[in-house]
Amino acid sequence: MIQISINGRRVQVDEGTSILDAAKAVGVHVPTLCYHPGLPAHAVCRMCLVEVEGHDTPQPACRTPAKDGDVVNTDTEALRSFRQADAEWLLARHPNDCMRCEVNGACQLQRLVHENQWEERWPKVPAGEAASSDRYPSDHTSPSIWRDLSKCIECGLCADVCGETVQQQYVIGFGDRGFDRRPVTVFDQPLAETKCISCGQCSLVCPVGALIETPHWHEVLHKLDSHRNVSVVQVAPATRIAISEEFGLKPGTVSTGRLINALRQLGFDFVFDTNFAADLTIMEESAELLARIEAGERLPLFTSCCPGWVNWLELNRPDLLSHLSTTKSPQQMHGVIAKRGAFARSLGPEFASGKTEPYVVSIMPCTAKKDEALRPGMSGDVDIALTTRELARMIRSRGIAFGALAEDGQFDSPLGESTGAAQIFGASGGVMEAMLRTVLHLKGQDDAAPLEWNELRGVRAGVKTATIPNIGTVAVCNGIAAAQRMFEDESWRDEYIAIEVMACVGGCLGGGGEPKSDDPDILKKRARAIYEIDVQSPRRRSYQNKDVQALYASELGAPNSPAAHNLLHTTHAA
Ligand code: HC1
Ligand code: SF4
Repeated sequence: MIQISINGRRVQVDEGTSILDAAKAVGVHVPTLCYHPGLPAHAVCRMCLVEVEGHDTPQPACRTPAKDGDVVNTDTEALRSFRQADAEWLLARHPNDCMRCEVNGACQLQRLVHENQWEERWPKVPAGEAASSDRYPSDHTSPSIWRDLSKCIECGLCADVCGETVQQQYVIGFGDRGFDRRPVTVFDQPLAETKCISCGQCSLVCPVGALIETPHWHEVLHKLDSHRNVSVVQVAPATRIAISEEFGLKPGTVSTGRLINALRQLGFDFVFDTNFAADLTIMEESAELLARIEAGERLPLFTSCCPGWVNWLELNRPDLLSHLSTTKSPQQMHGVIAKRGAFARSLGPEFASGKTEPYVVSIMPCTAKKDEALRPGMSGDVDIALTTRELARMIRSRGIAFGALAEDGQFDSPLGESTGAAQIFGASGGVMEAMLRTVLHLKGQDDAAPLEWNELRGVRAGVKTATIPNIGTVAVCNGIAAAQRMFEDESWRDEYIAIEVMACVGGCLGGGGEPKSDDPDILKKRARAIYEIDVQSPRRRSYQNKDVQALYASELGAPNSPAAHNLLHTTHAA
């Protein structure tokens, strides 16, 4: 341990701790714009400059390690004027249209201006002229991600996360230098024409509104307000936990009941659980795996519920598509069952004849779910996919006091029942673990086999494996970069019988549509909550889901039957 003094307060920290983290440890706020835990500190914004005795010039707190005996000042007249000069430079070229910006209220630049009372430093723009520059036209070509480089503050976080540090997709990188330095795509192509997989990690780390999820929540509110449709909403496993963070609740707080009540207050007629369809996915995918094992073909089976991964495969390795499970994701399965199953028919003759259908919205921790909802072969199953962040905006816009809501909300039946196996879908390794629970049952082994597969758990990026006696070895790629690395040689073909890939590190709980967080342990906290829900569930294996059993008995026959294939499976194209 070393000891330093910050603004006169002594603090003991581990050697190697940055001054920024040391300041946090004693509750001293140092402003930042370009810093994100888990990504390299480039110190480009210069907001975190601090004075360290013995240094002639201010040092960036984010990447300066504290040294024993350091005396640090974070808030002097000179530092305030440095920061203000920097802010003026940023504000001079930033569009003055916060009122119309999607991240209004959640923007780091806006927060900084507000907390330092720099509003007067922002050049006044005549009414009607919102943007500072037309040099950077917005890119709205992707169904999942919008780019508006006029708002970019050049922090570099998007390029880091898309590139070497995390996703290794290199879709966004820095072009030009000096005043025109901006994160651009290769040849400046629109995002839809690049190899962007829609994972949304760039939007998760963007501190301003330069990269955001394609916003769809306004149109959902209009639709609900019109009362013209029967509306259905489904909620993903990861969202019920992370939504808590948007409203100041402790990370890892499970807000299922509150969330259901909020969705009812927003005007949804039926509130269902994506987890119901996750159990259904397991029934189909397990049957598919066992059929492939029996036939000895198209192994290893790749899981297909992560649309970022499916996008990657189609864009980069179409030769491997035959390995991909043909099961639709839970989002899509839930949508199609809600629109074309017994539930829809129960709504009245117009619905039974197919003349009209419910309006189906999904709430997902994921930006790629937006483009999944538009995929050929399954577009129309879900009308709109919203992110967890968009849902928070909807709730705020209607003045719903989320934290004060009762926790007693219950999903509607019959598309609301689920097991613990479905809940763990939200964590990396969860889909595989859920599948093993059912595969082992189908093989008549479940009493002897463990219910929990700890080897497959954990949020750290990389590959996890487990060997299942008499079945084979399975692998979990936590993050798309881990999958890319796995495919660099051919050993995966013989080593594994099934491979789960989640494009975002941590799985859906780390999805690009989740709340922004600067808590370095956020993924662990969310994961802990997910596994706790599983432990508390009365049923923890997908085949035990009573409503899923009833659906097979009344409509689908058996997993992988022609009726099941008709509704629940799809094809993937190069
Ligand atoms: Fe996911 Fe899935 S787990 S993909 O991460 O299979 O988004 O949460 O809803 O569809 O169930 C996401 C989460 C989610 C699907 C399920
Ligand atoms: Fe890169 Fe993912 Fe952003 Fe696309 S969505 S630019 S792949 S980080």
